[in-house]
Amino acid sequence: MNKRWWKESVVYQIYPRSFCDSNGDGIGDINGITSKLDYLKELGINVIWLSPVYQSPNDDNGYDISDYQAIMEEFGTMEDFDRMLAAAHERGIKILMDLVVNHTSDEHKWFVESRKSEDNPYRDYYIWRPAKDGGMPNNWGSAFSGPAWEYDEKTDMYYLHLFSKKQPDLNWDNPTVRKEVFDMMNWWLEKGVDGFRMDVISLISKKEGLPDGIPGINGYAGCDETANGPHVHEYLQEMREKVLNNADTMTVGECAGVTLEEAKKYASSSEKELNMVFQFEHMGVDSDEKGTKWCTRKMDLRDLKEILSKWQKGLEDIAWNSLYWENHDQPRSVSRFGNDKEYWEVSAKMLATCLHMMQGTPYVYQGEELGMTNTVFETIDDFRDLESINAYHELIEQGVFKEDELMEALRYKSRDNARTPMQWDDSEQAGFTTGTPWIKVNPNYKKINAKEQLSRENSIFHYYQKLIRLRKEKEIVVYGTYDLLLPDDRDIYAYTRTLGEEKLLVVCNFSDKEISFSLPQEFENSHVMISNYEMTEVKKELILKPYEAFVLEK
Ligand code: TEU
Ligand code: CA
Repeated sequence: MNKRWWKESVVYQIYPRSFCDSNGDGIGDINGITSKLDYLKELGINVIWLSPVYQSPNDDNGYDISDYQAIMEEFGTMEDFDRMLAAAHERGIKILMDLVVNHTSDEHKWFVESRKSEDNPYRDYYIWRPAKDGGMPNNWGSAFSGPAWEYDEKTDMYYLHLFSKKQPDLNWDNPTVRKEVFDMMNWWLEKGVDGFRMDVISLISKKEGLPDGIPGINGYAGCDETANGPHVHEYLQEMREKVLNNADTMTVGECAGVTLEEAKKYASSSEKELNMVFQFEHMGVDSDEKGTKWCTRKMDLRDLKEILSKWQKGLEDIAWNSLYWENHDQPRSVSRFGNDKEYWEVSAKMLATCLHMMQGTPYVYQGEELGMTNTVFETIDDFRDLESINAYHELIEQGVFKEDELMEALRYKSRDNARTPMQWDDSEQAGFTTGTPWIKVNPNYKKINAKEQLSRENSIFHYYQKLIRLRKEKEIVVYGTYDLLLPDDRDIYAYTRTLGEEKLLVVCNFSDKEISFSLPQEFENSHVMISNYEMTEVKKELILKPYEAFVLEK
């Protein structure tokens, strides 16, 4: 079974800006995180993925780094970081740093030098090209609207930025760049961190000649065009040899555009590259026919079952899955895939059951364990995320969307839905800050907050706590084989897990309807391992309640 600690872990993602503010400036910080480690210990997680805390001008909230070995002033000091790391380790909690090395900030000293002249020693740290036929070097677009090229007058050339123009792409084909990155990673490992989440790592190797891609609705080719480039596996194998094998590390690659076949290489059990990847197929399950995320279409459950089962069976025994519904880039899953109104609590528990009983390492995004929901955006001024703000301006100006249509989609899918402050209690600003938060607190904080749920046995928090405990206690939850049942059912997601003679049945009703369900004969004498309603007896013929979920153990 190729047992590994990172296969048996449950990871909690912290977006520091919105987690806990310890000094009243309205911005979450490292000392705030340290003050909440006991809460995370109680939840039962054993790894934290820490979104970037490095020095940054915050064009993309820290995913634009100007110094990889210094802490962002707003978040605190390196001493604060060292204290947090030690305090986490004292509690048996490991820390994964967010490694953002597809690009730096344009304020990083490397880029400041690189743009000075064509013969500057740092010139080839980045991707510079002359105009082509009087225009951009190719038709690639930025993930944050507009072209992926910015003209720089000083040397009359363009530089590539797959994200904002303040995030110039590093030239990974330059061995000096790779050495700089590997040295920095080793510096963090020597400080004692336990691994890395690797930002858009599938994009670091660009296709030879930077050829045009297929234009999207905004007229530019998407950054997925550059995914899984010619040398990406070579560079990651070099990283494995020169860095990752220097400690008992855990690694997860965020792989926009990754296919199952590519994932078998990135996350292979041969452990030559990474331990696992974040794939994005299920995050596109409710995209519109234009292929954009800016829509409010509800998914067809059969599509979700097909995608997740493909990944469960596709990586079985040859690689390892990560399991997630949400993160700092996605809307809140209970609003997107569950029901954040009448069936809020049971549907949050149902989603948790469906995900945490699969094979792979589960990721809990801050607030997901409380069932935090999408928030309320009155006007475009309520948004903070450049992806949403840029999309608003570009897509309306281009006439692709009408203003009210796009605002409805932004309210539903904006990344800012995940970035509202963590709701700790029902006091002013949900206990996140004593000041004015950098982004509004969700108005439902008096109902949805950690203090209330810690005091209530059947809360979503305690349900997650039980799921996490089951993963620790039952080897079948980690290593059991997954098999889908009822593939064509539009409302029920049912699957089994098998390990030797042991077997689990997981049943999730993704609808607000009551649905009859016949228990497979082999589970007629089983017992309830966990359920989101008070399920007392196991009968052959059941009526599933709205968003009912349960796990039976044979
Ligand atoms: O995200 C890359 C990425 O794939 C996202 O931009 C995603 O495509 C989009 O947000 C979905 O709507 C990583 C980080 O997670 C994100 O926060 C950064 O903005 C981005 O890279 C650039 O570093
Ligand atoms: Ca603060």
